[in-house]
Amino acid sequence: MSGALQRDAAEAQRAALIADALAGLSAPRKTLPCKWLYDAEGARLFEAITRLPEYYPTRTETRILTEQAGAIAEAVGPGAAVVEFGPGDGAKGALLVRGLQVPAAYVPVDIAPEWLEAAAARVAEARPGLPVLPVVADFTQAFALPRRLGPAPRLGFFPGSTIGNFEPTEAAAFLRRARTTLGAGARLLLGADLVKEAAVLEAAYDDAAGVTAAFDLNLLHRLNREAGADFDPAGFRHRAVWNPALERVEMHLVALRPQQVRLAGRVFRFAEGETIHTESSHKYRPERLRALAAAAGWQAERMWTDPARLFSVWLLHAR
Ligand code: AVJ
Repeated sequence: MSGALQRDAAEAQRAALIADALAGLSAPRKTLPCKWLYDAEGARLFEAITRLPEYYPTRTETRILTEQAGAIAEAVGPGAAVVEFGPGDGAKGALLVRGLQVPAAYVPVDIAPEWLEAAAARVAEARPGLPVLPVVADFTQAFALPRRLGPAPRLGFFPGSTIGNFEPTEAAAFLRRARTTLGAGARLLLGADLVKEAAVLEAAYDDAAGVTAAFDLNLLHRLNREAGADFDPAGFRHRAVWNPALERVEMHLVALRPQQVRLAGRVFRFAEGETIHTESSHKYRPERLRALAAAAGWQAERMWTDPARLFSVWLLHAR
């Protein structure tokens, strides 16, 4: 991208952050969209989270994808065009295409062009000669696949239990849209974290080393940096709590004392103990995920899990 385009994109992003912050902090129960956790510092901290002893999802999913690579390749068949929604650093995409039988192409889809480059490079290295066709798009909205893919059978890839960040209705909408984007006969390889003991879940989102706390609190630093807010991050602490009714882990920033914060010319008051809800990570029971997929036009073809049944990887088929 040219310098001018990059500046425009950064300015649009800043305006969207401020709009979301004004809306979220004005709500009766204060909240901020979790996508804002991922600036450069947030991405670095999330990377560190994936290596924590308490945070089992990344290593467990990677283990499933590694151990089941042969079964996945066989179920998918040869010649698939892999479309990855939010490829991150491309590590899982590389793992997947390495195991597939003669994949036709790799299409990473993300709004952040700088992330796409890294993922594209990593996958190209894993499969020299594989056409890599990045698409800059917000995959929570409709987008078109590159024409150059031709008639190759589509394999969507949405790992990491990122689907858990969506509210259930949003998750259904995402699956329906992915079904439309990928087309009839497509498959979708989907990673979903499973419901388990509260203590295990809460530790995964509130680790002893405090990395997840730093990840959550970075949002306040970001609002200060990019939205001109005057949060005192030391006036808040991170809390992770399992919500058994909604089957999700919630991250909150808890005000340690009454305080006020200025943002974009407005003042927001916090009572002691009041929270900003910063993220939900929904966990699924297999039967619930199967039903959610079916309602969105996907038939569950296979489900792979680890021996402790911590995490699930699904192969869905568009009917
Ligand atoms: C990247 C959305 C899958 O919900 O487990 C990790 C983000 N937040 N620790 C998750 C996250 C706190 C992560 N996802």
